[in-house]
Amino acid sequence: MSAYANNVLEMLKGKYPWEKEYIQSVSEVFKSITPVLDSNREYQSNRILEQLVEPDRSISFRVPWKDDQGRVQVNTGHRVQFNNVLGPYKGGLRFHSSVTLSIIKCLGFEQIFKNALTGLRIGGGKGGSDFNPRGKSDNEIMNFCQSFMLELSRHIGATIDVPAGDIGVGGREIGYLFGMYRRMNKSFEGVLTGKGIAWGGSYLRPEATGYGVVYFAEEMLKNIDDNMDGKVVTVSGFGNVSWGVVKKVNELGGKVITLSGPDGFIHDPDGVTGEKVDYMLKLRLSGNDVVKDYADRFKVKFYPGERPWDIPCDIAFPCATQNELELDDAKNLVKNKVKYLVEGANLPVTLEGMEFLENADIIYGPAKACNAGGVACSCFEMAQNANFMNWTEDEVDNKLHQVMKHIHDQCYEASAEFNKKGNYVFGANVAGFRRVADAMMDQGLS
Ligand code: NDP
Ligand code: 2IT
Repeated sequence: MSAYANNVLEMLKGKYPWEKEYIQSVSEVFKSITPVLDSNREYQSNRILEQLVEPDRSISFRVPWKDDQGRVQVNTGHRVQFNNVLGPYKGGLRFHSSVTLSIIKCLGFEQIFKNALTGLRIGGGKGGSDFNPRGKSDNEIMNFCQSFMLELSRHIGATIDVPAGDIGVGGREIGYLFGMYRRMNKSFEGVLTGKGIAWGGSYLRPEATGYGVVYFAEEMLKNIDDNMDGKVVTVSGFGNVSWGVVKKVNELGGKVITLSGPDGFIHDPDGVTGEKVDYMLKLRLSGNDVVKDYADRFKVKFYPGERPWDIPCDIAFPCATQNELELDDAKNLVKNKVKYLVEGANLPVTLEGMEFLENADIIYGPAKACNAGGVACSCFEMAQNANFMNWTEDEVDNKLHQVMKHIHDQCYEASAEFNKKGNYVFGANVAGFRRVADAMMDQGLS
């Protein structure tokens, strides 16, 4: 790491020592960008890194709501508006018991570079709450969403900050949030993405993250004259992103043999196909969050408390959550001769795991490049809303394909420029950083 980046990182560790996840995401980017900092000293003289690591603003707020027994419950909400030099703040909302400000800052920092890689006009932000949707009724989820929006609505707007879904936030939650915003502001505007198709949503937004992950994988494979046909694939998670990945891998002739949840993983050697794919949606909406149900229903093996990274495969797609693939998991994958690792979840691999994989003989696609299809499609939704129009499914799919190819090519070219051909982790960080940092310099101290 360059001395400049290291100094900024040490400053950050001293200032926010408790924000472990946030510091992890900054370290990951800073490790890559040394050659860029060395090639252009203006980044340092303009103190670009110091400016980048401090969000434009972070908002934390109380969210009181009533459960079905009439008891008062209190959660904490956050929205971190990180950087808007490229466009309105844009990024998802996460509802999960593990949410802290550090996790939201970590995801928000990633989002800046991910959004920059899309080439579209979107800045970086992220939000969420420690509200746990597991086991909650629809009514409780609505009560919570309405109370959350009561405060959030003061800070967002169609050209200011446009939240969307993430873990625990899908079409149902976006509906409740949007309804409350519309009522409070008397305004029907594209202030959230991931909306229902009948009220301003875009075709393919639910599928877009997973499809985009597979389109990126396809480009990586194509680059070395390979393709998806016949590939054995392991997937973790069972939510929105995993579902999109499974659908697209099946379409391209691959076979997905695992899914996972917080309770363990299932191994389905015949492949997750047909009604099993639809069942994933039911599981996600059941609020149960246990993939054991899948094993019971389809009579496949369930491994309680374990992760799927010991199962031999050609391609691994971690699509559940951060730090779900540790050094030992990475070693197991390599021992079993995995050829590609493509990240669907944000920061799914620990720093130690990443370092090992970067030096192993595999092709590794990082989240900020691979899973950008979701936010790209969100930006398409904003464009459609601004014009009061709907594009067709084919139009959206073609544009998604183009964006993913564009991201792939940028990462590959940046890796080649610095003699690290095919190192997509490096290429993504460098290409994303340069787009943001150059726009910051163009716009001066602001
Ligand atoms: P979903 O809520 O649809 O699904 C995620 C599911 O994974 C949750 O139900 C969660 O269960 C489960 N899960 C949590 N921890 C683990 C674990 N350790 N092992 C296995 N499963 C676990 O979320 P998404 O599919 O939307 O998000 C998945 C990942 O993809 C996240 O990292 C997210 O940030 C990322 N992502 C999402 C995008 C989107 O558009 N939705 C876009 C880009 C990235 P439980 O709640 O019980 O823990
Ligand atoms: O991590 C992500 O990119 C998302 N959760 C999607 C963000 C968005 O605004 O669509």
